[in-house]
Amino acid sequence: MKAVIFDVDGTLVDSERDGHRVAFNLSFEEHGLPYRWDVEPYGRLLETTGGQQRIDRYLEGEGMAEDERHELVPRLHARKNELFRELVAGGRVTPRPGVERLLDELDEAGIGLAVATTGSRAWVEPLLERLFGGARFSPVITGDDVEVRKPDPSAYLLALDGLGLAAGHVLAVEDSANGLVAARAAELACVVVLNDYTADHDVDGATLVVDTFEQLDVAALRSARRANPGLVPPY
Ligand code: XBP
Ligand code: MG
Repeated sequence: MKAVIFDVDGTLVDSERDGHRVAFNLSFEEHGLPYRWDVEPYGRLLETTGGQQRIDRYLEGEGMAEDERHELVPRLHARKNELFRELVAGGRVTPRPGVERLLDELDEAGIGLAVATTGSRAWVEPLLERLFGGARFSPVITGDDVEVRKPDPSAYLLALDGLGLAAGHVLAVEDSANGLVAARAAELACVVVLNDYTADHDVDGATLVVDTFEQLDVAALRSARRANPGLVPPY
């Protein structure tokens, strides 16, 4: 195993319930809109990856006309991202327990660290910098770098390209079914670390499923990588 590609939202960080969701609601409020996303229904909204796409689909469901959405959604989303950055700067978003220790162990083992996320570069870079130290992950592929977001494999394929590695030498770490499908479509072995929003996701196809990073060490990741059903010798 030469590198591990991490998802960000729900994986490296607990960012959805008390981060993005709160920022979406603040943005709605600032724009004088009546919409509020509560904790439980937000789990279903997460099935749409990409914050802008999530708002758009929701407002479409609320009956807002396309021309109005076209004008409003990018503004709502840009402001959400600013507000989310403020939440990160204020310490409201934290690494999942065990993540920092695992990253240190991977560093010590000489294994590369990369990121493939659906989130926007506007907040991804400052978040990684603040919580994990600058330039720790390379490459960092965000939703802005791809035409199609997860479950499409584009972000993972770009990350593999940046690493200069074949999928067989790399492991993906995800939290959700959409992320797992994206990783598998890029022929990566994938570990899923479930969270409250993804506990009931269909994670068939993961080579290891756990509830917390505290259950993971380098040896467990190596063996999950070797279990890649698509693996062909000499990996
Ligand atoms: C994360 C997402 C993102 C975030 C919000 O999915 O779908 O849309 O919820 O970030 P994954 P943006 O963890 O699979 O990458 O508003 O920047 O999209
Ligand atoms: Mg995720």
